[in-house]
Amino acid sequence: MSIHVKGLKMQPQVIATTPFEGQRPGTSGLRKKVGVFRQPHYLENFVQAIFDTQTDVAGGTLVVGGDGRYYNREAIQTILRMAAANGVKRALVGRGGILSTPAASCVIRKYRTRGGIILSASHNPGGPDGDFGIKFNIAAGGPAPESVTDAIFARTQTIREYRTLDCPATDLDELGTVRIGDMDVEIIDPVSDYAELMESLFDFNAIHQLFNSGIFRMRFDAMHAVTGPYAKEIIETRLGAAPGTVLNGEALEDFGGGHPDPNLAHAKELVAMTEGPDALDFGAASDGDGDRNMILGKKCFVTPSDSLAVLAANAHLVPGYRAGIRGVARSMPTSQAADRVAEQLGVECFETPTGWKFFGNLLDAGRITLCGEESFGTGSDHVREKDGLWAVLFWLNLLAVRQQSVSEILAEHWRRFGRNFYTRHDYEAVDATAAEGLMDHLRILLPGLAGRQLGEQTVRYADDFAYTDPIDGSRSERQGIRIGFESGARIVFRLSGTGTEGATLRIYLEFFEPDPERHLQDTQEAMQPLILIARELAQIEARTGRSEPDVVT
Ligand code: G16
Repeated sequence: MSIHVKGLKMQPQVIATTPFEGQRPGTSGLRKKVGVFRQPHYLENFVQAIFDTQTDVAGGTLVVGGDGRYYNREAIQTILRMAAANGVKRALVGRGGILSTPAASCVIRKYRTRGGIILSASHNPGGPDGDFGIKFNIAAGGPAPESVTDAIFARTQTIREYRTLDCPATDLDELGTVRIGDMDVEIIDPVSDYAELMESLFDFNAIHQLFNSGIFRMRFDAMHAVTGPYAKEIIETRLGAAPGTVLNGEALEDFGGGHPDPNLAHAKELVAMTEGPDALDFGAASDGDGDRNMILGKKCFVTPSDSLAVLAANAHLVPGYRAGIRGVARSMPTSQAADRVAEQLGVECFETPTGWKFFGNLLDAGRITLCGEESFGTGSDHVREKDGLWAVLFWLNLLAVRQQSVSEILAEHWRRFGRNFYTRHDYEAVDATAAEGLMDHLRILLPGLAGRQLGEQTVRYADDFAYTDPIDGSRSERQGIRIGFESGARIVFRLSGTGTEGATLRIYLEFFEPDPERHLQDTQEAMQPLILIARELAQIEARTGRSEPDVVT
């Protein structure tokens, strides 16, 4: 069979291939160095495994887009050819191949498509020597659950051939519809559907007035990543913030050589702008693909865990959530600040493994409205991904309505609920065997820990976190080591599922302080006793050769 389009002959092809090792999706899709993805057939094998296992995508509409990083355009051309050859009827593609991760989720849901393929390695650096990634999102708009990613992985291990079309590249920069094979490719504006959704949730008039007041100064750091065009359109054009409010707003393939991770270590310039005599009132940043967020006030950093708790406690002040929230969920290593809010509001609170995919069922079932993770992720039932700009707009809406500063809102929150001091220490690119050894060592210790005295703390429980999804009963084990103390303090040890070099050891530390007199202590100082317990218990220096963490947030 050959298909004629606009005089072009498009030849469906079946290409023989052999499996690659290691195509198991991690916390959020398959992430590898660009060089790995560029090997002949590497991307194709994974994409064919998606089509082979997600058979209902054929015959329907598929969303395709990415964060614009190096290799994004090439990968999209490959996916479009393969989608056409695999029977997909229509592809919705963001202009320039761009769709932020939350915008992709929004488009998947709005147009009732069969799912989407999102190209991103999120906050990991980009460029020819940087990282690339691919993941499949289901029709509900969220990352595929483990049952789906397991099936895709299994398929990659037995794959023998893939289908593609021999056809020229599609013009990704022109809005409108073109046809390749039997598939329509619709190039859509990547921003407008998402911006419309944001307008339906937040009080844009109130935020507009805040910007017009002349006394409120903010900057949003797009980190040369995908949120640049979204933030310019929403914050500057629709909300009327002064031009220049969005920093680093031009999306670049290598993020300008930076590390597009909105945290205290990688968004230093912005942090500096919220300190000193000329400090901004509000600073915010998002990551490579637009799903993470960092919130800063004048001389004040809002931990993502606190941010979730504050949004939950104040949701009734925001139009989209005026009716109240149904429940809250947080990932296991996220602080328990949100639990205290849920308890006072009388709504359910869930503790899930790390990974946004674990919120999907709870959101779909209407059991939760808001969810968040310590890894700078916050979101709600408006899409099925965490959403960086959404969180920024939520905070702006609160600042406009409450007419208080970020630090006043936080201080009031802590007075009402108590403060969960929280920090995360990351040891990056650790030798993988040493990191596994450290986790195994902890697992061996677990059964004997309950009741033991460590420093000033008495262990109440120690386990390797396992989760049974309350909606479909699926079970996920070995999701991180939790050590809970009688005082309410916790230490969690986990290996990252998103790194591409060696292993990243994450240590999450938390303690509860009800006394407002003690709420303004320095976090790292206040955490010292717990930090020491963690280092000794896990024998970090002896096992990894590291005496200090690489990143502290
Ligand atoms: C991904 C997931 C998040 C998860 C984060 C951290 O974020 O989507 O749900 O919390 O990884 O994972 P890890 O601790 O395993 O590195 P993103 O922003 O990279 O997609």
